[in-house]
Amino acid sequence: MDRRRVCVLMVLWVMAHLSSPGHGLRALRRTTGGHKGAAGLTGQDANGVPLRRSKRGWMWNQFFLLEEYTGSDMQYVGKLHSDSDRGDGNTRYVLTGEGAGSLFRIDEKSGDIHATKRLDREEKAYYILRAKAVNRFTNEALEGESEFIIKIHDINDNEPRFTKDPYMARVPEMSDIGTSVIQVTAADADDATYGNSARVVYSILEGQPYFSVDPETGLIKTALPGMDREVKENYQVVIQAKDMAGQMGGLSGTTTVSITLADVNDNPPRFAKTVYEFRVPESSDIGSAVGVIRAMDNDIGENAEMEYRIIGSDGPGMFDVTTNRSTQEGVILLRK
Ligand SMILES: [Ca+2]
Ligand SMILES: [Ca+2]
Ligand SMILES: [Ca+2]
Ligand SMILES: [Ca+2]
Repeated sequence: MDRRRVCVLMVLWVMAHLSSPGHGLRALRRTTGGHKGAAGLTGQDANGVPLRRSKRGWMWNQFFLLEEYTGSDMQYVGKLHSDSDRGDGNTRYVLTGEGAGSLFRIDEKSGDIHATKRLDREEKAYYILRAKAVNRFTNEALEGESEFIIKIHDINDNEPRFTKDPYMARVPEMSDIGTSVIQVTAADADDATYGNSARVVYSILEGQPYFSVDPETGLIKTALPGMDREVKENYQVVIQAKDMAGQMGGLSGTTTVSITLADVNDNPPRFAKTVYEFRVPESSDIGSAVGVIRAMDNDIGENAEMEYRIIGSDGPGMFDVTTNRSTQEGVILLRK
């Protein structure tokens, strides 16, 4: 990401936070009455006279830092300041806690904090640190130690990823329009609680007009009536998941869904010929095979398993028919 884009993002981010109460970019004064933020700054007493703080305190609350900053200079985080610091150089600010001295460096005179490295929100979203202010010469505490948080602000730097690729699914042939086939899911590592960086919308790139996908849920359904397995059995459907709620500039990922139409018994068996002719020598033994017949069936599996029966004969009881299970042929046998 280039510098200009970072600057633009920073500006947007500042605007977003300035417009949301309680999340000011500037640190808020910690008040003595246990209140935080704007409410603590604008209190009034029973007579409507504005309350004034008389006690000293820290001048910060929470810091925000944009992740994945790639500038050559160190990124400014914020400033610690104590009311007891009179600017005479007597105050020394001390930072401890997560990343203190390594990721986060403080100018012990000014209280300015900088980040020394590029930070990844998806690796760690916030850091808990502690600050204190001491007299540089006597080491006497000027301000009690207090905890504060550096929150890493999200940018959209992760594309949605499907939990599987490919997916395999089956749906009966000839299903009604809107029959559920399978639900696909893509996860986005960005912050789901802020903005649209992790807001995923599904769309179908390949597989129309046979199938459709619900943009919100990722549920794939049939979209065409009368899909016939005997005509086409397998479909490759490509689904896209796009963040930023599907808007321009969002990041995307795809997956393939291999859909097979499951067989329904919708084809009757058909004989290749309407008349078969067999000759039987007079000397044939009873039980010997006279001939073989074969009916074809466009279905598969048990829907194509045959059972032959004699339903009419001008020589009643002369012949019998059995089914060869492995070849699905009918074997005509001499009975008398
Ligand atoms: Ca990141
Ligand atoms: Ca994202
Ligand atoms: Ca991110
Ligand atoms: Ca069928």
